[in-house]
Amino acid sequence: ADTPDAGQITFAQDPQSQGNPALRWFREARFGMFVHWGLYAIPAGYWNGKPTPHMGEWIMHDLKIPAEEYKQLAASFDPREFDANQLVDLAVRAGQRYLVLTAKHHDGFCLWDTELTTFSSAVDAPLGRDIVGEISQACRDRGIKFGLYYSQTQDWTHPDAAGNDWDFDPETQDFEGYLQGYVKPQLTELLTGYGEIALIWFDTPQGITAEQSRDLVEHVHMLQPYCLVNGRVGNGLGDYGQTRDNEMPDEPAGDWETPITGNGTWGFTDNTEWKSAHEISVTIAKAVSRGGNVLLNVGPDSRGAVPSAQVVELEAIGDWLQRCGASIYGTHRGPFRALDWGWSTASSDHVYLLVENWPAHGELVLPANVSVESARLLTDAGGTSLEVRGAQGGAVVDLNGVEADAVLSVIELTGAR
Ligand code: FHN
Repeated sequence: ADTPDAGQITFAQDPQSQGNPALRWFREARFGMFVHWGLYAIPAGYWNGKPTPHMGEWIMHDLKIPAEEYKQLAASFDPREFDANQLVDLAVRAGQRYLVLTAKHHDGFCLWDTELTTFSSAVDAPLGRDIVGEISQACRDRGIKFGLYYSQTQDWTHPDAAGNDWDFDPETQDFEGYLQGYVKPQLTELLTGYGEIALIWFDTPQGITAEQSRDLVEHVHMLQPYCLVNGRVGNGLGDYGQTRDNEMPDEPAGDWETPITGNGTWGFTDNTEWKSAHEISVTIAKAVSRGGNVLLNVGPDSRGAVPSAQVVELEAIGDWLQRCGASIYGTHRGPFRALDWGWSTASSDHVYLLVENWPAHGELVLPANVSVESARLLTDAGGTSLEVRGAQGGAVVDLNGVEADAVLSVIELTGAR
């Protein structure tokens, strides 16, 4: 993991939530866009020339920047050309079916017009705009589910929140007062001012009590019953399980999601080590074959632009999903496990084989005791039929003369038993 303070893993999906009908869209969607955008995009990993040792959005914490000094960044937050439509269009082109925006990250800067503080894109920043409102509208216009990240424990500019021990004294802090008097009123604003919110994405639940976690879940569901709550609300609660950052669990139960960076950071820096479309497709294949979702991050720069090199990879993933989306969207755990060439997913009609290691001898060996009526290649333009030879106990899909896909090849099986 590339995170010093990774969120707690919990696959212990709250049994009370498993009937939440909203999990239907979540299972259909499988792939979403995470957007980490805030003041940290301005220093972009350097403070007075000094590089921050970890991720860009942790610069205030890692370099112990005094809150009053950091807050002055708001006066430079002025991404006038930012166009929410362009960002959400990119998610659409990438084949992402939901978007989760950092309404408030650990630095406390708010991307909406909140009554609780002036430290926001709408008031203290010359931009003077409500980014949550703009992106929620763009998502609604395009049929993309819209969710909000909200840092419920850490707020480095709030004297009663967790995380900042260089400005504030943890001994005298009133964390419960912060939850009741700041977090919940802000959640009320977010859940009543912007239409349907598909999910609230809490984070870093270390230190929050079970009672406090439950109070937050109930608060969200009281305002919007079908708003999903992620597992990082803490204490094994939430509507779905959450892995650690960039983690791929082996055999997780229930509904879950893995958040992954596009490079080594969530907030924008000059890191250019972008995960390739192939790497991302493999992560998606693994996750969906195990019943999970992938939330892939973009960290727009201080102008609100997603780096063009990452756009290239996102568009390649979108192109791949155009061709083989049937194997991902709305599919579930595949019947074949521990394959040495890839992963499997399944719908009610088909089994899908996502082939990472293309067989050198041209024959893809199916697991023992599997028989198949027909097979076709999903990832080429024509859906080429493939010959299946042999019956139960030795069936192979003939791939002689078939080229592997540049991203990840997918084969659709009909009548697999
Ligand atoms: O500390 C945060 C980090 O900045 C980032 O937001 C990630 C995303 O999953 N969550 C926390 C670490 O796990």
